[in-house]
Amino acid sequence: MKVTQALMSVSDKHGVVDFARGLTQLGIKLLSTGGTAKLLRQAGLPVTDVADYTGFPEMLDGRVKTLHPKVHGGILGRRDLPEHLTTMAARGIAPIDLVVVNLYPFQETVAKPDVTLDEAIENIDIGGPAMVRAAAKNHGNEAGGVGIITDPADYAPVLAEIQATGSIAYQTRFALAKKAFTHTARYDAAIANWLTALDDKNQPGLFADKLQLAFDKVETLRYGENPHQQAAFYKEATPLAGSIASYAQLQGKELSYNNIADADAAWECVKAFAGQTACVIVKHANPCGVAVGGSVEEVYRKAFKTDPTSAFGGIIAFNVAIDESAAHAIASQFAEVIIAPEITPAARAVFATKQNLRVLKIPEGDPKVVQSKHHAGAGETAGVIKTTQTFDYKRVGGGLLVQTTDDARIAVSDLKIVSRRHPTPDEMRDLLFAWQVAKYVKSNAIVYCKDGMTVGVGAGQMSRVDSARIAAIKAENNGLTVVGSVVASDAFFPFRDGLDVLAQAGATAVIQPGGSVRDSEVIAAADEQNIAMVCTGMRHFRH
Ligand code: 93A
Repeated sequence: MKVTQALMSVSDKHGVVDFARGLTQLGIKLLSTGGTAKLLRQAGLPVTDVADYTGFPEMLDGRVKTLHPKVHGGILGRRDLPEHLTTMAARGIAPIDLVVVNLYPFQETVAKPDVTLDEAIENIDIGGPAMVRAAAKNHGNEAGGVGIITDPADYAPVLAEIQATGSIAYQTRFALAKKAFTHTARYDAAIANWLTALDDKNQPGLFADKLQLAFDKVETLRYGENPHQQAAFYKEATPLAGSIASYAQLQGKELSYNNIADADAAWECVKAFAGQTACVIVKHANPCGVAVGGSVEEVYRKAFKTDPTSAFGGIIAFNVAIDESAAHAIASQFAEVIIAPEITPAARAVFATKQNLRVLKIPEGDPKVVQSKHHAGAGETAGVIKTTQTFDYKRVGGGLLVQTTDDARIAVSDLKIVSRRHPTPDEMRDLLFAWQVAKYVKSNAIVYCKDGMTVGVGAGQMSRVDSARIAAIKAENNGLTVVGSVVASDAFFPFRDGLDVLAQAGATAVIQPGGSVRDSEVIAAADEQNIAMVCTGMRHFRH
């Protein structure tokens, strides 16, 4: 079915003139609303105002522009039903075969810091979504239907298709319709989120302009955390650059639910070591080996050495390109997933010999970092912190917990040395490394490190003392020694017992947030045992 008439009504006017020109050159008639029509006319294109077409002027400050049977009849009439076509003809309603609409900028408006309720309400589009949904509903079938474009990125491919065939194929119309319903769903979700989060003085609620609660399906997964659970992977409308959602799988078996969760944990952790070559091996959402420094192969070997038993079937992430020698080292062990920003052709050839091995490439992102006020919690120092201002969502029975992601970083200048003995430069370097790792270990986290390598990781225990013991036992089991190592604790020591375990194991320096009511008891214990102690003023629980 030939495209004969298009209706264009856009707030974001990027690219619309070129698109309209292309349609005009194909003899397609254009209908348009006030601002859009004016722009097209200025560009010398023939266009009919919707107001002239309906015989009704735009009215009520533009609130009613396109809400008219001649518009909606032209969009909604079924092309495959003779009765519909007869009715349309009898009423002088010409079919509208292509609808090009994007909506009043509600999301952009409410993102402004000084937005008022009135301004927000005025930016709720009514006629636009009505046309978008009407056109999407009537995307039709093989016999014909309406094309709906809500994204300027679709102008060029759709124009090319009409140029080639005179029409828009059913498959294209169906794909555009799905995209259109997603567009209006997100739009309405943004309105509902923002309005329902207003406080009793009608002031905007925390996060209400930022939550992305409508997701795009990436894929159905074979099963969930366990084989009897069904699962799928969805991504945000605009995932943060360089996040797991932007992975490209170069080879290997299908990713599983647990693979994606662990890949995310490994990738987020390895990204924390920008500026140094780093490798992170994750098992069951916890790092079981992390190392920095040296060649890619060396850093992998170091990370693996922490806990070879756990690393079996692990998820391995690098923050630099994997080269051939590293690939050989990795391929000699059993790994589930490999992740890196780049994999050299020679390394790819090595991995290609292991068909099941999943290899993911994630483009390095440049997440926009914003500065925000850090409100001091218990034992924390207030100040300005840098974060990406994205959100963590955690499902709880019947609800959702929302928080900003824990991407705050401490600077060396934020550290306070609280012990009598100051850490040596080597200890300080390892303390900072251990602190970065601890942030990615489930609480209670205790991480022993030496020479840019984890030597014992205690994760997910209900007591910090047990984490301290387990980490030392694991090191011993793996033939490593924690004597002379440094330790990070993700939260403060409530009593001196945890510190005593570390000292008895042979650690020489400790980094921890501080802020316990018994800090003086803990610091005294450190001094007694000649331990250098550094406080960060910031906690990194991870549950
Ligand atoms: O005010 S509306 O809710 N009422 C309408 O009837 C209507 N028709 C189109 N908003 C309406 N639109 C919107 O106007 C479109 O969704 C588009 O965002 C905008 C384009 O207006 P103009 O062409 O005047 O710049």
